Amino acid sequence: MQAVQIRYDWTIEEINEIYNTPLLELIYRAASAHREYQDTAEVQVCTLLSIKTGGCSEDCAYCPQAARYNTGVNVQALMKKDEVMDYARKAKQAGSTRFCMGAAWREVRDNRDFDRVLDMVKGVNEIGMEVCCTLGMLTEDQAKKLADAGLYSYNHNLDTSDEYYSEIITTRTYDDRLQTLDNVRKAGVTVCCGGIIGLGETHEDRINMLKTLATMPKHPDSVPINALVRVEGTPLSHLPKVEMWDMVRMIATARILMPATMVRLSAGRTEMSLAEQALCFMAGANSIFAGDKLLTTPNPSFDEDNMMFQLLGLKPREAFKDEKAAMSVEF
Ligand code: SAM
Ligand code: DTB
Ligand code: SF4
Repeated sequence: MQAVQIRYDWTIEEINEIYNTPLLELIYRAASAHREYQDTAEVQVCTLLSIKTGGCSEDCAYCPQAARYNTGVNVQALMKKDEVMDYARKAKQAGSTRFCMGAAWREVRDNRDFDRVLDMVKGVNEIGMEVCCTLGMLTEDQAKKLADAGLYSYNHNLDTSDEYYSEIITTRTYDDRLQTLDNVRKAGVTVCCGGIIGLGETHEDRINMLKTLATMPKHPDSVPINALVRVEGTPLSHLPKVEMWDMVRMIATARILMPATMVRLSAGRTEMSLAEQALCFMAGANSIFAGDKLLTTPNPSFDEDNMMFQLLGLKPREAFKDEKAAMSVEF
């Protein structure tokens, strides 16, 4: 029997205790859980592409793509499939196994643009990459259409706690978010759901968000932990930089609560040294976004990350690994 069990009934008290464990002890515990459930030499390499940029009607206080903030992000209509495919091929060649397409939409609408996204999903799936999308709110029917087109994963973040949510976003509710996640799950698409730290939230808010994630009927398949990228023009641009110790604490706690999940060291890596990122991997992070741009903000280049992988002895995780493992059990 494994020493670390997968649990869905975590209490706030338990999570609070884990989160507040002295840091080195916390990292040790997380690293132990990591070893039990994951190949610690492997890191999943995902590449993001903003297929529709800016002009979003939502008021997410962190986001450079919200139309109402003056951030200098140029509005760009939905990209053409050929162009998207070029990016996807380049990402694959550079070692990425998951390709995530993001659109600055409040929600998906049943129109021609959605049909074009379905076609992109099909195309990227056909070149053997795990396809992920983040397009805002979805109905169950839309989630099914994406699944039929070959979508592997859907990213939809909770961002923060239920209690703090209305301080950050007023144009939708936490329940709207949870409903979309439910629709995604029902369609058989894997769930990528995490949050951002550095929005002015308390430690209690972080713990509450982790509780929501770790007590879902099934843990998200991946949990991105983002450090706020402070973009001038957004209401949160004046907030202090996220302390890397907070990032490590958050990653380690997520790893202990959800040992079988991919925990992604997401936005914020340009402000972290190699040593700081290494500590995050030690604490259980096993996925990154690679390529010199996230959606609209900078990210370390493929070359820089390849060097980091060499230095730390890490290797990229192959695509569809869980499916391949499941198939080999069947034979
Ligand atoms: N519009 C869709 C939505 O909100 O779900 C998809 C795109 S949205 C940009 C995807 C995620 O990016 C957000 O949920 C948020 O977690 C993250 N994000 C956006 N701006 C960020 C920032 N400045 N720093 C860190 N993460 C950010
Ligand atoms: C996630 O959790 N982080 C990514 C991805 N999912 C879509 C987005 C980060 C965006 C950072 C700000 C930007 O580049 O616009
Ligand atoms: Fe729009 Fe998504 Fe940005 Fe919110 S996070 S403003 S929904 S693009």
